[in-house]
Amino acid sequence: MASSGDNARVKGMTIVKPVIFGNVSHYFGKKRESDGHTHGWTVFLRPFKNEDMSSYVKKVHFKLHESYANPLRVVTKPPYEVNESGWGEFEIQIKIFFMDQAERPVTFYHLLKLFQTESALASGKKQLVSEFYDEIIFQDPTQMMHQCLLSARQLPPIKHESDWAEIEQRTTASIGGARQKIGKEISELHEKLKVCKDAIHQMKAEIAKLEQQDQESQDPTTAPAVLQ
Ligand code: SLL
Repeated sequence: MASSGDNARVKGMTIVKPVIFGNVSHYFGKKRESDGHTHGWTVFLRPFKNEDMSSYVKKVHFKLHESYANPLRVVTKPPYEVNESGWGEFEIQIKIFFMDQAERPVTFYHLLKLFQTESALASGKKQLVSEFYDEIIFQDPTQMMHQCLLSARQLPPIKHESDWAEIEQRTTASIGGARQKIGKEISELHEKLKVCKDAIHQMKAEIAKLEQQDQESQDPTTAPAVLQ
């Protein structure tokens, strides 16, 4: 019987694993006679900093469109990817299972991209790349998971298709811009709210004054005598 200590968590520990997921695709140049497929593609999950993820990843499920035979593709060792061909774009579910089953699986959704934009086609790009950066965050991992996470072997760096440093800079700038815009909108709304509150305050004072005048006019001790 397992002792209760087996599942103990390392409290206060946070381990972040940056990953890249996405797909590459290339056009065959024409529709394939045999099956109508037009593109070859690969969907993948990779570590951002190249390491052997198999020390902490048990398996990865890639769930394809039902039009594929055996849409659920299970990959138990790196590279975590599926090579296929097809004619259409669809959403792929990438579900990552961890070595310790006490850690819940993490799911990413990737829209398989096959078709180049006009501008990419015009610039003569052969291969399309659609990939995204994300992070798997382990908060208070179990002791076993902690061991697995720390024992991931470092591999030689990979050459990334995307310029992530430039994307980070662009994303940070756009978040900064959005923050500034929202900050401005919030202070404008605060200003409007203040004007409205002042108006309400003023109206309330006026109502109180009118009510008092009304009361005074009905009070025989203060009301001016009405001549008969
Ligand atoms: C679309 N909603 O209509 C999407 C579905 C499905 C793509 C795309 C099947 C390949 C095969 C294939 O490419 N399915 O197994 O023959 O665009």
